[in-house]
Amino acid sequence: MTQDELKALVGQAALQYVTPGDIVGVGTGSTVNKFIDALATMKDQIPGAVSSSVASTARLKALGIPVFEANEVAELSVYIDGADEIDAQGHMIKGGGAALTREKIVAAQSRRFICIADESKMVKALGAFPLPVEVIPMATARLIRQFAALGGKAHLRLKDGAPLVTDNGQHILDVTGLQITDPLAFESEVNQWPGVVTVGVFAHQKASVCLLGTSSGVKTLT
Ligand code: ABF
Repeated sequence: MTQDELKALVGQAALQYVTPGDIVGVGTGSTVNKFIDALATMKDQIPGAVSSSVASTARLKALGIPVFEANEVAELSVYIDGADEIDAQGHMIKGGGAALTREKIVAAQSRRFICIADESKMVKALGAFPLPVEVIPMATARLIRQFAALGGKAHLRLKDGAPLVTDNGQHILDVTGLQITDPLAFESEVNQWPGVVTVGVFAHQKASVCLLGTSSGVKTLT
């Protein structure tokens, strides 16, 4: 099966975690887009969704799924989202789609995080994928030096030749060369660096369930 077919497989499989009558937390990315398309087949059974990005909001609305603001909903039963990397404990690297801040916000207000990913995302240890970090622009130079002190090389993410601007109006650093052996400790440490908005390590908000698309079907990892 192609990677796109594997994404569709897990996008469809995630429907089983949607409770009729509940608002659904929805992530961002191409795998989540497959989930959104599948969710549309049961849109009359749910009030709507809380979205993690402008892109997902647009796709949800285009398919007739109402979108609620995060502040309108106390708690969500489930959050469905992809990942750039996921380990056996459910720790993830996320943010390749530049939506990591709102993704972490919606994940934090959800009882369960269902990660949907094709098998290429499963890793033994996080860090091969360049770590996305959303930052306040005025702190960029200092943060690049701080990551260098950890052996990381941070690059400002560009789009059309200029710094990419996130949905929140900030910038993204992508950091290569890190050995993230303790995701929880690493996330706690980097979170407190002045100028960091969100670090793309999801360990405090790790996945409760991972639906992994493989050529022999969907593996459910808990
Ligand atoms: C999103 O899912 C991002 O955090 C992550 O980068 C992306 C993975 O994208 P895709 O499903 O397109 O591989 O949550």
